Formats: sequence, C-alpha cells, structure tokens
Amino acid sequence: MTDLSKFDPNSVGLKSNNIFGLPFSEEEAELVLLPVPWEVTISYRDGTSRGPEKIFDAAMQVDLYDPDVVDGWKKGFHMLPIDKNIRKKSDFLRQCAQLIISHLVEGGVVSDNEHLNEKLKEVNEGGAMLHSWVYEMTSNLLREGKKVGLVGGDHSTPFGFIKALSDVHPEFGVLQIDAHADLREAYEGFVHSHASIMYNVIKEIPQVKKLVQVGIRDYCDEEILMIRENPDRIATFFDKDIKEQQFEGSTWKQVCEQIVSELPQKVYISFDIDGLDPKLCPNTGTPVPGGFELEQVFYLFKTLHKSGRELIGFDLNEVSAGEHGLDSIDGIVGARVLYKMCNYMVAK
Ligand SMILES: [Mn+2]
Repeated sequence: MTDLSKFDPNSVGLKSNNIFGLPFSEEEAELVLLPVPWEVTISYRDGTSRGPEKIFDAAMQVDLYDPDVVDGWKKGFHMLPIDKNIRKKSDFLRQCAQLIISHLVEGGVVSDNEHLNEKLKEVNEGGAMLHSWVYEMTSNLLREGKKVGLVGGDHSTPFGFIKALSDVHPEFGVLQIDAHADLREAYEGFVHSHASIMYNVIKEIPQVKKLVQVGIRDYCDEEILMIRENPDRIATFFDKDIKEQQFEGSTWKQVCEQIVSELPQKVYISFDIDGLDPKLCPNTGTPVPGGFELEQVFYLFKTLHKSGRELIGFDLNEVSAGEHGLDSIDGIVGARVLYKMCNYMVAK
C-alpha cells in the first residue's frame, strides 16, 4: 500500500511523482496507463506521437477533486515510461508513409513503383509489430490484475489492447467518440491505418459485439455502406443527427440514454479527441468543425456509469500539442479527459 500520509492532494503536483502528481508506483496502482508514442499513418498533421508526454505534463495541473467520482485517485493511477524505441520506429516509418502519401497525392500508383512497394510493406509490418507490442504489454498488465488504459498516439494504437481484452472478456461493446467513422479498409494502402481502426476491430475481434460511434461527421461512401450492412454490430450516432434531434427538442439526457441503450454490459471507450469541438483540440491531426463540449461527453460517461455498465478499458488518442507545446489547450483538455476516464475505471 502506498503511504498517503505525507501526500497532500491540495498541494502542487510534484515533478518527482507520476501522472496527475500522484505518488503511486506501477505495483501500487490499481490502474496502469500505457503510453504509445506512435503516428505512422496519419494523413494530415503530425504531433500526436508526442501526445503522451504533453498529456503527462498538463496532468500535473489537474485538481484531484472530481465530484463525479470522489477519491477515485486513491486507488492509484500510474503511467508507464514512454518507450523511446517505439517512438524512434514511429518517426522512421512515418517518413516511409509520407513518401507513399505524397506519391498518392500526386496521382501516382504505389504498385507501379518498386521502391514504394517496399516502403509500404515496411509500414504495414511496422503496424503489425506495434499491435503485437501493445498486445503483449496490455496482456501482461491484465494478467497481473491491473486495470488498464492506453494513451496514444494515433487512433491505430489501441488495436492490440482491444485484442488483449477480448482474451479476457468474451463479449463487450466499444463506445467510440470520434469525428471520423474509422471504418476504411486499408486506407491509402496502410492496413493498420488510424482511419481503419474500427474496420479492423469489427473484422478481426468478434468479441466486440457492438460498436457504438458518437459524433461522426466526416466519412465516405464505403463507411456508410459498412454501417448500413452491419446494423447488428454497428450503431452510429452522427453529429448531424444528434444536433438536429436537439434542435427539435430532444434533451442531451435523452440522447445519452439512447446511446447507452445500444451498448452491452461491458464497455470499452475509445476516445479520439477530435470527437470534441476543435476549439478544444485545435492541434489534433484531422480536426473537423462540429462535435461536443467536454461536459457533454462527461455527461455521457456519467449516464453510462449510472446505467450499471462495466468499464473494462479505454484509450485516449490523437491528442497533439502542436507548436505551442505546454501552452496549448490540447494537452490540458486531454489530461482532463484522461483523468475522468481513469476515475470511472475505478469507480464502484
Ligand atoms: Mn479516430
């Protein structure tokens, strides 16, 4: 047990402590966070591989009192160190992916080009390697009896974690907060693209009985088709429909209850920060106008919790600090989102 007698939750967060300024070691913490500094297939702006450290820094400023889950932090939260080799690999493969994307943007075809074919193979193998690494890391933590959360990185990062959870939980749902449907098959030729995460989850993890998407407002024909063809496994709450429902008199409470009613008993949350209004995440990789206030999503979490559903894991992804470093709102919002999900993970 951690000795909390010398820890003052009202005082400044000590740099020598771990995330949120908390004094728990990995062994002592009930919830362990795995940072995944990875952004290989991002299609627009970069920076999200630095997300975990930006969130960690901003988390020092989060006040520990949470009226929704009082004293949750006493269960212990701990973030593992950022793996430098994973980041290096990401930086290298990012350059390979960039060559391919530039070629595609110029109207080129990758299969005609031997060099780019090699690069594509390398990127896809790297994606598979990352999945295995995340799978191993999170499987080990789950075996030790830890609760686990993942901090990305781009949205491809949680695949191995969701796979690890599927070894333990025969049936669960995924609640995805996102501007994008992420249901593209091998976007830009990248099998493990951030834009393909939920396609891969649906195709490869049958234990995910239901995917419930919320806030979606940027999608293509292929994705709409997949949603329409899989009504039993995918329920999509488009941003436009949610807003129109509200314009016509529905309350947010009613919308949240509808969303939660689509989910099975066990729930995993996949939180792409771009699901929020871009004013709250201006530096994220692919911002889209529309989306939610933070309080709206927190109220959705509260509704989920109240319904008696069990939260079995979560990820937070696509947080990027951009050029403003510590001063950016992105990290500050990310840290608060992370704290709320940590608290609900340990809430009774
Ligand atoms: Mn996404």
